[in-house]
Amino acid sequence: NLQIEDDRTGLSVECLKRAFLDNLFYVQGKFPKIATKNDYYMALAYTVRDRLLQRWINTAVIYTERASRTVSYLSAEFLMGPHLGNNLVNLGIYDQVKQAVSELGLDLEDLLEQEEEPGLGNGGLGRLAACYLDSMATLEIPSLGYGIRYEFGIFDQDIRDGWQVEITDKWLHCGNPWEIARPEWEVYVKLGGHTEAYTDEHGRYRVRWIPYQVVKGVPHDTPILGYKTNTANTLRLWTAEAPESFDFGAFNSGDYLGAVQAKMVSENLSKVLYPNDDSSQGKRLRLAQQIFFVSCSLQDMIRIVFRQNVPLEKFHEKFVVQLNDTHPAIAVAELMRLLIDEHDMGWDQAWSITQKSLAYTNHTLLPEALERWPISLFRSLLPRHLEIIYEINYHFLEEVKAKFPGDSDRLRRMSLIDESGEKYVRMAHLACVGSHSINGVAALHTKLLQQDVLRDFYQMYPEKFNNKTNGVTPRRFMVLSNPRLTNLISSKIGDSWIKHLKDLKKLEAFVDDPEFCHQWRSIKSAIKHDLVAYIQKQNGISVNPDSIFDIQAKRFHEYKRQHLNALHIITLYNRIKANPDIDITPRTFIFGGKAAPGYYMAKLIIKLLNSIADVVNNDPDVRDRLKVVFLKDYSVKFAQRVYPAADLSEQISMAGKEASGTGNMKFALNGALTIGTLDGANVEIRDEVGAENFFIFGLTAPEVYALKARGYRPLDYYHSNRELKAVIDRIASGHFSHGDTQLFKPLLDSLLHRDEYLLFADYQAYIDCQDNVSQVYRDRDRWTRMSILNVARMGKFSSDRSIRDYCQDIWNIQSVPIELGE
Ligand code: 26M
Repeated sequence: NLQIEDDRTGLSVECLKRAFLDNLFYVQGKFPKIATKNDYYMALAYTVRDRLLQRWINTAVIYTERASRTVSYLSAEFLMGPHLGNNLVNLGIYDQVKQAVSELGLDLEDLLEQEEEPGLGNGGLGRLAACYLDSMATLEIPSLGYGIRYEFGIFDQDIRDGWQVEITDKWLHCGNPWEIARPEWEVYVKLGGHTEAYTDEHGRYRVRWIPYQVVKGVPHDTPILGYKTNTANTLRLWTAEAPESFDFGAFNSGDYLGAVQAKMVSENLSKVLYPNDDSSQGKRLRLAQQIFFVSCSLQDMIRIVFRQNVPLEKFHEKFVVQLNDTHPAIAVAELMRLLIDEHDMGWDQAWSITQKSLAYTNHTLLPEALERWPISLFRSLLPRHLEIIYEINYHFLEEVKAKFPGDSDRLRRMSLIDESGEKYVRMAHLACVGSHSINGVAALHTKLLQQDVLRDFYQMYPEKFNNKTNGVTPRRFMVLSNPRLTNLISSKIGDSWIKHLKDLKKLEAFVDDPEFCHQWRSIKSAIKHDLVAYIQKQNGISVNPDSIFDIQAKRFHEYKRQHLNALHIITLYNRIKANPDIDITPRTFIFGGKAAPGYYMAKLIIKLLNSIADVVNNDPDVRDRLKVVFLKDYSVKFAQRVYPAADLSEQISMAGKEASGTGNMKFALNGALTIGTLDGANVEIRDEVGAENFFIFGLTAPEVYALKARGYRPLDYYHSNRELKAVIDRIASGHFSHGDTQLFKPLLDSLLHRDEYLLFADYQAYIDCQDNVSQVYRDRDRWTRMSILNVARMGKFSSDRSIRDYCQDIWNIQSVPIELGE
């Protein structure tokens, strides 16, 4: 029946209209007169989903037939952002759908706004996983993303009286049209209890694990479509349920409430995303989440291996498993356990398969973020895994002894178990030992891992180490979020750059074309006007669209130094107060980002920014030359609105702390200039775009270490720098806190007496650099030229390039093109 087929797959405007109305009727059970905006959104989402399904099934059929080698990307976070717009872009039907809905009297932008984004991640690490899924599908690489389907994602942020308030994120409350539950592929995960040794029928020593609890994992699949390919890969997220087959009655001797409680405990596992991005707190539930999704995913891979008639001994030929930080590092012990205890394999073969399958990416240089689990907690939840880890450690330390005889200090440092005080399992060490590849996410970061954080492991296994500089997807962060710039660029150089970002280089030919520069500038201006309207509506603040849009959007953390930015704002404010007629280039300071709910200092910095905003925005002396805007509830959806409007991107972390950064790339790709330290990927961005098109300042990583080594004294800077002292005194005086001199005291004390992230040491360099920014901005032609050259030279930072590098150097995997047969 051709008519029905066409309604599900056709891409013409007529067909899309028909399908849309059909879905409104048969899926939402509504007709136009009574449909809500959400009904329309859902009808459109289902219309798009139908078109994805055809590609998804074709892809699955071909991967199964060919038993294609597959990347398993294991990540506790996937920060996908809204699906609808991205799927329209990747399907290549954005314009057709826009027309179709408009002919039905609807506005596509309006419908896109309806989508509640799945905020299943904290920040950079989760968003990177999402960009990588997009690139793997676009490059036609067979891949599966594995993670947790949190019922509550990252909290929504409200600002009350200047303070951050957290609200639960109920992203599923209207249903999720992008996923399909696959209860037929449920798996079981054991927790707690104890182990028993026994001798099997061949007389071999074996271990049996008697768990205290068993949790059921149910996969929920979301199709991940590549850009203008037929490849649709899968994001498979697990929800935890209590197994109904489990005999609660017998277990709890008629304790009904206890049984219900046990059910609730099971469901807890996928209830909520931990909102930290910087500290490992040793929480039992967090470890349970990790083993839960890792075990589900590995069991799922083993099921696929068997279904495709691949012998288990060839697991590593079928799958390569990339560990996104240490959150899934328990995979080392779990894969060993599955192979040995559940599939009767011997230790040596299991170990060889494990090492060949796993690869580890590190994302942090903060010592407090390196995950460690107290042994007692670990044993009570994962008794069998602890035994396996002890055995891995035994073999590993023998290896270390052989390579470095007589170096007992090294053994102590490298052991999988930290025995310096309370005993801990060191997850980064486990990941290093159990993987064949260890990579950092920017050149500087990888170098610092080798020299510092993982130095002993680098000396032990130099061949395992490699760098994979992060990248971002130009589909979401240009084509979807910045259609105006996309169209201008494509009108000049064609649209090959969307898949081959290096082609942006061709823009350099137009940098001296006045007409092109003019268009470039008017587009940036138009986008800024849109953001002005948004800010007016959201915050009730009137912003000058001709001012420098100076934006810092990222998680709040002291090492990222949003408060250094604050010191600059107050410096300018003080200059105006001292000399109201001073000639200052107008600026709008825009902030977005969340603080971990338990991170007091980060929350105080948010309060400080909002307090500065209240004073600066309302002081008549300022005469609208400065505005400070805190945009609440920063998210992927919101990021897409912000990057295109930026003139200046703030990437001002203390050198040696930001592993890479990816916001830096998204801003630059949208024509913002960067003010930044030589940290993370900033170093490589500056190398690419040219030092003359980049505002660099501050201490380098080696200078930071040297300064700390010789004894850093922030008070010296305070006393010797007049402007800095005036800024600190202004805050201390209560000027931004209605005379309350106590409010910001903890922040000021921390700066004056410790200043762990060297704000004072970098203050003058930062101010000088900002003064230069203001100067350069006045030469609008020069600024535009720099902006164009930034975009033209950002080709390296596509996540397609990152994924190609992973494929070549770590995964040894080729693309598998998909034909759209019936
Ligand atoms: C750990 C334990 C308990 C709960 C949560 C965590 C945790 C969650 C996320 C710790 C760290 C998390 O993320 C770290 C992160 O986002 N790192 C960033 O990774 C980006 C992608 O590589 C880099 O660009 C950033 O520089 C880096 O900060």
